[in-house]
Amino acid sequence: MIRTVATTPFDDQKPGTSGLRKKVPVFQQAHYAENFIQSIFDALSGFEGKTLVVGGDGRYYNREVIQKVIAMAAANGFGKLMIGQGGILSTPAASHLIRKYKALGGIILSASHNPGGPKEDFGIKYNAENGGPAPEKITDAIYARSKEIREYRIADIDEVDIDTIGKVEVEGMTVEVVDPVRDYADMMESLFDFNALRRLFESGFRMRFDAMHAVTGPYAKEIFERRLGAAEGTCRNFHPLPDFGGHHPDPNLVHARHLYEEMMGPDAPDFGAASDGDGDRNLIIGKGIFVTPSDSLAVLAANARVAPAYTAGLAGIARSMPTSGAADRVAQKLGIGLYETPTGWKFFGNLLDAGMATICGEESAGTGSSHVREKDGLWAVLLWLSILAARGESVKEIVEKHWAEFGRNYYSRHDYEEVETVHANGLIKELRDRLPDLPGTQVRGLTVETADDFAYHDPVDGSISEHQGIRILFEGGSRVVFRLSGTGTSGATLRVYIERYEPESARHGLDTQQALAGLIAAAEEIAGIRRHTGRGRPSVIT
Ligand code: G16
Repeated sequence: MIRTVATTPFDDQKPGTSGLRKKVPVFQQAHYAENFIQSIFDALSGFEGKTLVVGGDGRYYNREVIQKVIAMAAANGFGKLMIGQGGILSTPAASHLIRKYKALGGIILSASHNPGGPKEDFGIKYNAENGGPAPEKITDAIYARSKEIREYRIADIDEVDIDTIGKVEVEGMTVEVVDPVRDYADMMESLFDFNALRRLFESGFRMRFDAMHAVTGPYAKEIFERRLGAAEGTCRNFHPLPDFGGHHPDPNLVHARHLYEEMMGPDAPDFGAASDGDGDRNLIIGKGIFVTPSDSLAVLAANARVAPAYTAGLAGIARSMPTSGAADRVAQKLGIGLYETPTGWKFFGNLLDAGMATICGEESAGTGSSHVREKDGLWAVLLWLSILAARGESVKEIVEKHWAEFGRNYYSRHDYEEVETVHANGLIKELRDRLPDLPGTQVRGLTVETADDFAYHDPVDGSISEHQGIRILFEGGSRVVFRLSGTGTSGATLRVYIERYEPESARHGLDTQQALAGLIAAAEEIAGIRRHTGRGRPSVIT
């Protein structure tokens, strides 16, 4: 039986950088998830009889919300749901399923790298038919709808078994539970030379992959250990857990510290990598060297032709504005376009769809290509492995040669987490108000060349996205960028991105924080971080 339930709007359902992310107890409020799901459906048109892909990273509350999606999709008239077994689908795997099976779109349940559990984070995101995160015109429509919603439609049905592969009918809608891994692993096999990678592992190459008790475990086991013959034990923490074992599934130097320490140790494997809650981010560490996401993007783009999928070359490279300019130099050398977008993978979708960019990346540990419309952690690992196999050199050699050829972009991000929103907004407002006066001023011996609030003009659909981060560029090419995160769930997170270009090889061996010390001090002086937030130092440095 189908019911129409009366409801009242919530005023906080504005999707952020990547969907709606809130604490689990917020989502557990009566009607909260239902309102948002109905708002998504109301913002779409022509979905009657169409297919929707559904899955998540397995975090706490995943299964409950999947049951709600099933009951509401049936009541709203969808034709079919394709659900990952156990409710599991990595974000790139969901993107692939949407594209491969020509679904109308997908609902992805994840809060990415944020912790999971009864008091931790949850998220709901809508992806469109190109497999990518809904563009702003759709997320704006969802938000607008959520502010005026008065009812939602739901079917009164028993819980649907999402653990058994196969098809069932629910209120006239087909629910197909699929293997979450197979299609994705097959696609990876079509992009990369698995024979070459098998030979790499046969030669004694050792790798450590940390799935951080999150969604990539089953994918990594299948791809690295079963299909590529990497030694058993290559994958660690590979059982997805609803609370990620109590950790943050965030592949950075803080939350994947153990991997970093192993890779810096005397008996380090040749290659170390990790992925996040929903499998779209990656961390790359070679024996004795951490590769920043910005450098990783540049190295992957410069060497992509070693993989069968990219032998014809790249159409272009896209990076988010705060990501370092390392990839720009690669694009220049290759003679291809370089596109600078706001933070958020959704901004790459148009460039990929239009064939203008092939590889995209962000400083926030995301890289991906035109094979899906999400960033893809395991794809990045496989491309790195392909480069290592083809060049027969270590990660360290490859990165240092890259710097020698292109110069090194020293780069770091300083995060001030859980700052009071009013203070964070005050800091940004003050900076914004001072923008016209900054050019020409001297700060700590540096001269401000230009300063602006980044606005993006999408070259494909002409849309304009404003207020995407305050950029301060100094003479000589260094810069600092300030913006507020759009993915946090409590208070505000201030991100400060610091970059300095160093062409001279003799100066490529500095410690990053030391190399950036002058700029870090200038950032403090310009923005008054301590004055506004009361914080003397960042909570996370990556
Ligand atoms: C999401 C987006 C990324 C973005 C990142 C950080 O990643 O998909 O494009 O770079 O958030 O955003 P912010 O700086 O606003 O917190 P994920 O992995 O969280 O889905």
